[in-house]
Amino acid sequence: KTAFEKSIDPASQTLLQKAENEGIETAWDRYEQQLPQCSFGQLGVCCRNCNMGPCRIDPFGEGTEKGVCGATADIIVARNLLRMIAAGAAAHSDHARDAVLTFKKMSEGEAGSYKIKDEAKLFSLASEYGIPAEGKSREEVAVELANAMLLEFGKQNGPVLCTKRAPGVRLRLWSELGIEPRGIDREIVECMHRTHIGVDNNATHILLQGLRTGISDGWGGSMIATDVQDILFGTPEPKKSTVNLGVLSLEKVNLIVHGHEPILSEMIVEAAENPELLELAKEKGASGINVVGICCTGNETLMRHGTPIAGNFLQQELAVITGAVEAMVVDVQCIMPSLGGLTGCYHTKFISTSPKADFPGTVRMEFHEEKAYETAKEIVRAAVENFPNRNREKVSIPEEKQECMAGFSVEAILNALGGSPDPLIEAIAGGAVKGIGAVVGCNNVKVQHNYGHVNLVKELIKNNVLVVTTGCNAIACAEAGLLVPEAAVLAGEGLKGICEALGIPPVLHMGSCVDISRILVLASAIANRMGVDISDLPAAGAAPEWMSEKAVSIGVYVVSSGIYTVLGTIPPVLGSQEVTALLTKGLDSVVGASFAVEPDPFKAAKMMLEHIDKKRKALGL
Ligand code: BF8
Repeated sequence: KTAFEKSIDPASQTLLQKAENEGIETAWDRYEQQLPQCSFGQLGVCCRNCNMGPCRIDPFGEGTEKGVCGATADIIVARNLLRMIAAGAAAHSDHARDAVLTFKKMSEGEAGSYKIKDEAKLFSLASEYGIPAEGKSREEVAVELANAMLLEFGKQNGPVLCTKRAPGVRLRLWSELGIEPRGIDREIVECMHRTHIGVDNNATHILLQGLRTGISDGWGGSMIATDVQDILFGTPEPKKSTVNLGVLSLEKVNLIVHGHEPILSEMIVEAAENPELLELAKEKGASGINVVGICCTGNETLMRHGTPIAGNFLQQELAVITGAVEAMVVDVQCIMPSLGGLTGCYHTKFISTSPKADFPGTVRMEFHEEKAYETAKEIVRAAVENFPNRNREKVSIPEEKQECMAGFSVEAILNALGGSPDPLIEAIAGGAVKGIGAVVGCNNVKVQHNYGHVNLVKELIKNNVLVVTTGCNAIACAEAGLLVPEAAVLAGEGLKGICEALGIPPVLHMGSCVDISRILVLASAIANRMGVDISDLPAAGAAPEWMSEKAVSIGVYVVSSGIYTVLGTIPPVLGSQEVTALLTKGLDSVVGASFAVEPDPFKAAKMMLEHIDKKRKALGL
């Protein structure tokens, strides 16, 4: 494939060309080397859950129909899917746990680098968790809240507390179905138990546990991560910034924060303003220190500080290939191990910071809350000291950088609407806004980079669907210029009018992937105000280029919450007719929503629009 076929983004195309000229391998090359990919794996019919296997089922019914233990394709596919959901839910929830532990240490005075930034949110959450605040210092309230949040992970009997933010009808439905999540960790552990040889061997029964685990992520782990991060780092408000690889600087020290946990990146952003380090940067011949983000940690710092973003998932290697990055600083999730070898081809220092995650070729600078700011300073210092090693002949920074507006927390959206969702509901009822599209998720080399994201979102806004976005979709939309108020010209007349009146973009950046919890809260606020269930709303979701296990868990909780969701890449389930039928049809009669798969973003948009129309009709709109 040519650079143009690999990505729709001109900055990425330039660097893909540079990679080719320099003989540097990227994810796209490794994908081509993998082709043809294993069709048993693609269909989900390979089982490695015990050592009598590996077993695989012939999907055409001509060869083996059962694994050694007797498991059929339906059982194997369902079990594999459940393990994907468990891994995704674990990733989000373990991130949340660490954020709460930092919050707890801060409250107990053991992590002095962190402060309470949103006191109002602290007290409103304390009241939600049933913690009386009278006569207590805010630190005392914070310790009690942290302990209560930690209990959500290990408790044995549900429901997970934040599920009560969902409309009452939805809660009752979950309870009747027996999929109300108990403790967050409990659901994940039970997935692993059920998929051990000889435990749960009924595809439908297995999938119900998948729904329960997904809900424990969206309304549990992810929601707790968002809440606690807002207390610690501030609830986002709209702010402007810039995105794409052109945010890297020729004159400044470039430090990229990549991964997911703002616990690290917040400190790096602060340390990069340290006068002593700025002076050092000057001594080393740089005009300053340029901190930029990649992936969701980039979204976190963009949302709260307006820190520029260099790119989304498939741009992580390209950023290094500019030859202008002094340090690639990573924590957890979505970090390619290829960065080790790649940074070795340039002067870039690859710094891993999480006690949980190491990669080949890194300098380890483990990050602990107790001395967070000191470690962050050391990391920034390492980047600054590396500046003189930059090889000017190898440097090529694309020109492209695009303005964007981010920071649309639920609080910020309600603020923009004058304090309640009513104006939005009126706009929906009046038809100016047809509905809401939640478009999220990763990049995937199987899709031309950003093609699915940008085209799907453009189609939706053109048809008056207000889009809310997070994760790598948000970055793709930002790069395509959709996250500025001026993008209203690309929207249909009704949506355009609303955006112009409020001064907002037609695509609202709500944060990182754990912040999809914000979308759930917004959907609940609208549904509650309208007196309906989430599944009645004229809303639809999509993940046009998804690839990670986290995305599987997200898809599951979004559908379980009642939102029809279109996937742009095919999940490994087609080897089982039963599982495929359940996901694409059966779920509708269970949770009032289902999945669809459509790789063509124009067709996917059409499907979402038809769904929104159907829901409008049912509401009498
Ligand atoms: O959590 S969208 S590639 S960066 S998994 Fe990863 Fe996917 Fe990007 Fe954020 Ni989400």
